[in-house]
Amino acid sequence: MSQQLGTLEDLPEDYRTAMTEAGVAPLWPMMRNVLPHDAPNPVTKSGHWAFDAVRPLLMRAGELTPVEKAERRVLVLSDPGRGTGAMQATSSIYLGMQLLLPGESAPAHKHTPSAARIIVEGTGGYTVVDGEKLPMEEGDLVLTPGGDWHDHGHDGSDPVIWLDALDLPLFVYLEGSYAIEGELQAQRNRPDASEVEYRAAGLAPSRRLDSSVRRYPMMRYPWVKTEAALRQMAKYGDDGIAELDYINPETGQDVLPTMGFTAMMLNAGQIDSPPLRSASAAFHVVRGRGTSVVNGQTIHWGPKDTFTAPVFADITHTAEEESFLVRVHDRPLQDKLGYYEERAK
Ligand code: GTQ
Repeated sequence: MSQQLGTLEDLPEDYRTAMTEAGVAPLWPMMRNVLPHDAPNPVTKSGHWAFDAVRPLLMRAGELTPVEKAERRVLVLSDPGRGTGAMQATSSIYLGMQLLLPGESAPAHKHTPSAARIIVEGTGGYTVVDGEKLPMEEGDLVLTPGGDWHDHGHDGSDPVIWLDALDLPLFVYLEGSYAIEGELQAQRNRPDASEVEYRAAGLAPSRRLDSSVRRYPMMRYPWVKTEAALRQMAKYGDDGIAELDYINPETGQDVLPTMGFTAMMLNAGQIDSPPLRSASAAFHVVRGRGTSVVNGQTIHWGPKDTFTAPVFADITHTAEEESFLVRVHDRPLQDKLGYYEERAK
């Protein structure tokens, strides 16, 4: 069945020259580059960014580069498979570690890619998204949907650090990535929707037929609630590991169009060996310590570390202590394109 395809060298020199001049090329020597047999052949390699290694570099950026000179003071986590300076951590996911010092603010802008932040360190930071002030506490997930104005501020007294996840690589690939700058936003004088409208899971405001609902009604997912829900699930759930998907409370769908977020809890000694998934993923350790083997590569992770797995990776996590991770993945995109897949291993 699997025919050996012809190569470029099989073809006469004059024909190859003529094709080049005409701006065409034969498919068959290149066919397997773009359509490999049975499974994709990812460029992405698993990466591991220890927070202890990244933090001092980020703090130094705080001394070297004022926020006014950076717009966003971020160190980008580059996929080892693509090398130094790669603006992506996996095929579709960009990751960056952002620092805001006390009293600083990062100016308002909006852009076509969507972003989400997982807060890593510090209190007093906040993001304003379309006028809603979203406080940032460690472990919180804060959304910045594509096209929404956002600026970051800091009322606290110590550095604030968070992990940015954006679907930027997709927008760059589509030649659809750009930003518009604006003025710092006026903030609505009320707590964010997670406190006001969506305080409890399973409850949403009752509405008249003709009332409109915001496309992204809740943009902050406080970690305290996520952790409490995971603990309850771990206590009373089945033997599997406790996992919760972040969802839009009005639709039950993924929180953003292309990126999904899943909170995971592993008890001390617990092993998680998921099926091979067609989605790529980044794991951020909110708390805990453990070892993950990704395609044969062993990663020893600790609190606030981040590591990645390419598509169809063979992954086994082993927690050495009670651990909480947030998995960022591109399953929502793959669901929409109709090819998300899981394979037993
Ligand atoms: O905070 O808006 O890491 O626009 C990269 C691009 C963060 C942000 C990043 C951005 C932002």
